[in-house]
Amino acid sequence: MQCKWIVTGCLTLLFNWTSCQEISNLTFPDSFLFGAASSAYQIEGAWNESGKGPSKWDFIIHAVPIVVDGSNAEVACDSYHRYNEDIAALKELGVNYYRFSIAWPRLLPRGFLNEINPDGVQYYNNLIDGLLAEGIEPWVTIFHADTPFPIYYLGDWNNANIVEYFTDYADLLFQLFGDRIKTWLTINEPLMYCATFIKNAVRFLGQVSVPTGVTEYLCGHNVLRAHAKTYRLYEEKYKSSQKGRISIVLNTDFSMPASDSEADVNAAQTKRDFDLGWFLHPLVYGDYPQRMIDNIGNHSSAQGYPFSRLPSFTVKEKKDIIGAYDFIAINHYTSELTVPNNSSGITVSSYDDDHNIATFKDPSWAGSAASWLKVCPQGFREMLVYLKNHYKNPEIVITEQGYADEPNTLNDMERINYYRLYLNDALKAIYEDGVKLTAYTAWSLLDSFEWDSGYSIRFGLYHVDFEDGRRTRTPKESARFYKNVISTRKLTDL
Ligand code: GBH
Repeated sequence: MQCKWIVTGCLTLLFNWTSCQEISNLTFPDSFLFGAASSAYQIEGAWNESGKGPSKWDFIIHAVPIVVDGSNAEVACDSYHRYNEDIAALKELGVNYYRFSIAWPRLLPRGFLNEINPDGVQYYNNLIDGLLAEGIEPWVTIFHADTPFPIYYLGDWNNANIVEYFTDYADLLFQLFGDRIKTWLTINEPLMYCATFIKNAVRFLGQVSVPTGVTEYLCGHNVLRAHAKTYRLYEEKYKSSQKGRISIVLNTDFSMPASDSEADVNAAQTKRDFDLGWFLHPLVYGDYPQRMIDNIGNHSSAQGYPFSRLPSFTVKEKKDIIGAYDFIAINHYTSELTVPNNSSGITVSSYDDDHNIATFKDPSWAGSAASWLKVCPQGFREMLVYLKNHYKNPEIVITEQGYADEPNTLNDMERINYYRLYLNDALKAIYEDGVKLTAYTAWSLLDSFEWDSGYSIRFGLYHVDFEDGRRTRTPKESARFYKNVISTRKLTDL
């Protein structure tokens, strides 16, 4: 694979960065923005304080032993009480913006507008005003995985009514904070909680109890409808006065064919359509990718379903969805190689059986503390070029990218290596491929609660001491590296 020589080339010189021949001397454009990201559930803590209602995650982690290290997010980084320390860290980094999420159940403890929590409003006002006072632009993710428990109880994203519930909540955010927020991200990574995370439910309840193959597409369908409705609401009611921009955050590993064979190339295309095209194709072209429509339709009928498990949009919905983005927002961490998975047929209905593609990582790609995250910067560049060529050369913003290592690694040279290689490919995409990449967000500002991995793997530019009641934040070497990239706009000066 093409990645191989770049990664191994740099890794053999692991602690001798300046000799790594491949690093570009180019500078990021003047208008290019750098940021760092977090999400409410992963950092805030104060899970049942000051009027906050429980979220789906509060419920799940207290009910099922899903978190590998037995931890929880009751306190996490305690950012609810220590957000000023987060702002100080961001200021020290010199980032242009901070991407954080608002906890829906902190603002609306029951999920609906009938009860608004004044302490929640105060908290986000303090955070936003504190950022602005330091010249850091607040970027808000409206939803990052923490559904209010009552709405989870009603079926979460499987319930079509969530389109109204979500739009009501988003409308409130525009009213409360829209005077100061110029970049809105509606929903983070629907692929993750519509399709990937369902594997956890299957692990605890078994395949027969979980309606796989149905829930994924219902969830995705309602996400797209909720996003489009919110986009149109903002456009009609707020855009002319508030002058912000909106998108949805999509995550994708970049799927690359394992060989040049037609079958492997075709497999990569199918996987791209399922992972990314699922959400992006409707936004750009008004409907699901044809491969999804065909595969899911054919499997559904062979399985005896009286309908396709992939729902269809009404004419009005298509009209709302097409073009409902001001830029494309992508979380990208790693890549994968694809081959057809001929062993799996249509006996089980599930997302994985519908695409029927097997994926693996090239053994030459350097690893990380997360089994799913291997270093392949070339895949990042190829993904950017793919987005440019297949989705009408959009403005692209990377809303998350980062590297996982072991807890308490302050001298995090592998993270620096990762960022250096990936940012290097970002430069090549901008200058050599003409990709309109305008902003880059490091995940994450802080070590934080990593969902089912708890605190066992870390993504932070800042170390957080979870043993210490004060949750002391300490910059890692990678924080110094990123600060240097931001101030010099180059990768070569260390
Ligand atoms: C991001 O998703 C999340 O937005 C963020 O909250 C999180 O902290 C960050 O990842 C780091 O984990 O366990 O083999 O089933 C990135 C995309 C999709 C990557 C799900 C991990 C699970 C792979 N994620 N995937 S597996």
